[in-house]
Amino acid sequence: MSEPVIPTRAVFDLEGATCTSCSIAIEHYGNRLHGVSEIVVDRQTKTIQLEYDGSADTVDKIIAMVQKIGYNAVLRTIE
Ligand SMILES: [Cu+2]
Repeated sequence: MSEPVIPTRAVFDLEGATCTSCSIAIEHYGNRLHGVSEIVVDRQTKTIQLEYDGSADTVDKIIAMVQKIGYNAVLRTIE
């Protein structure tokens, strides 16, 4: 049996990325990261809504991916 995965939601504040192409790039690369089940950029609230496997490693990978594209993601809450 594989390890049970408890779906977890996290919200990040997104700094600097407000246009459509930024949002699409973040969603595109985010969806390719292991452990991510859903990633949505909300440009109205300047946040990233993430559903993932609850691993701190996945959170780090999201932050690193956003920085690589040229923006900043700051973890706000984990539910
Ligand atoms: Cu942009």
